[in-house]
Amino acid sequence: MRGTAHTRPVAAAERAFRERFGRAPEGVAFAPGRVNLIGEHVDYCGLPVLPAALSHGVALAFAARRDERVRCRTTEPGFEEVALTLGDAPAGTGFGRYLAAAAAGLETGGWTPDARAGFDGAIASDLPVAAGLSSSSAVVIAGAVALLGVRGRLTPGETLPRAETMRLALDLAEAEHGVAIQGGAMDQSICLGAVSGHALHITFEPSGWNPVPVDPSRFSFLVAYSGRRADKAAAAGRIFDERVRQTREAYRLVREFLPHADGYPALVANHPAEELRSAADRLPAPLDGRFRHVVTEAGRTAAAARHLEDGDATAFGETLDASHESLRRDYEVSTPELDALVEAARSAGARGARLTGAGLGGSVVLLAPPGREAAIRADLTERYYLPRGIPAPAGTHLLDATPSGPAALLPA
Ligand code: NG1
Repeated sequence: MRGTAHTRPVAAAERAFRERFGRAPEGVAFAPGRVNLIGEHVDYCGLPVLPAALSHGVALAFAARRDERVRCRTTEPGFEEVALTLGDAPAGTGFGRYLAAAAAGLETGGWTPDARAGFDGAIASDLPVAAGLSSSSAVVIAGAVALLGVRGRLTPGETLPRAETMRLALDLAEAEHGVAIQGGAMDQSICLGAVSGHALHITFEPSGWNPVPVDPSRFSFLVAYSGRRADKAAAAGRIFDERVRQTREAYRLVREFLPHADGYPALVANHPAEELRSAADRLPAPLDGRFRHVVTEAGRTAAAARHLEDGDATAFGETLDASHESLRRDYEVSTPELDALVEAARSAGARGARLTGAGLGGSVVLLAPPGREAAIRADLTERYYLPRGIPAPAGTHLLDATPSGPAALLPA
């Protein structure tokens, strides 16, 4: 667990803890960021997604407190230290609200009924913030793992049984809704349920996590950050929540003329693609595009999971391209930077590329032919980063996206 993957943020969090509190931490919670390979803006419709965990993530070094308080600093520039009393309603816009959400999720799910201890903590991360790589959910989950640790519910190296982990992911997703955007449970599910070397085909109705092996001789994924933040506490968050409402409204209207059981999953299962496309055509703009994206993305996600299993990188790449086009044209969550980056990735020889995460800023995932990664990185630096004044994108803007393992409690 203390391999190369998390070494940097873990060491930085431990150092920051010692500097701030003058003693050694008792443990470190690590929560990975994620790249969503495909299945974008569909989790909140209950439809399947196909993300993988990154080796980059958030480390939280901690020591138990006897009271119900949390004091936590972060090495991330521009963020103040937070102090909060657990049990108080999560508030404010600082990262303290994510730690409060973690405590609220544990409370609602009855995870530590007899223990209420808080912690002193220090966070360090090697994930770019607001880059569509789920840094906020990683803070929530690192906070929850730290609380499970100080309350004796989890010991270092121990993992919860799969069924319990799934329930924890849903409890934390619900709690994060209280302090952030109205997304689905993709981020919390992959962060807790990731399997190294695999993408996770996640279904929500019914709840299921199916690991799909990623054959490194055929599939090599890179993440490229556009340099423009997707700030969910500002405009991007408002647009995100508007999309959630629009998918619900579109569903309500479609329901008037298409008979089916409840919800998007049943709608997609019970009606052929052609029928769903004509249903989209009957909706007023912009609901027609929103609906079209959701139902076609459901088809692409199912196809992509099969292509991954079959080792068909060419077909997988084509679904990435089609997904981006749908997010750009029908869902309107791309930006000129993301479009330029996708275009540059394809010109550099990627088999396919698309925005990943919520869009509205953030990052692109691209599928590189194995062995071509260095050339693609160099090409993107030349075509995209240098003209924008970013001379050394490696590590901060260009990340290797080899599928990694789940959140964990590590010994200090
Ligand atoms: P990011 O990109 O991390 O903000 C958000 C939602 C996901 C999902 C994607 C779009 C949260 C915590 N995250 O992710 O659930 O809806 O957008 O596919 O709500």
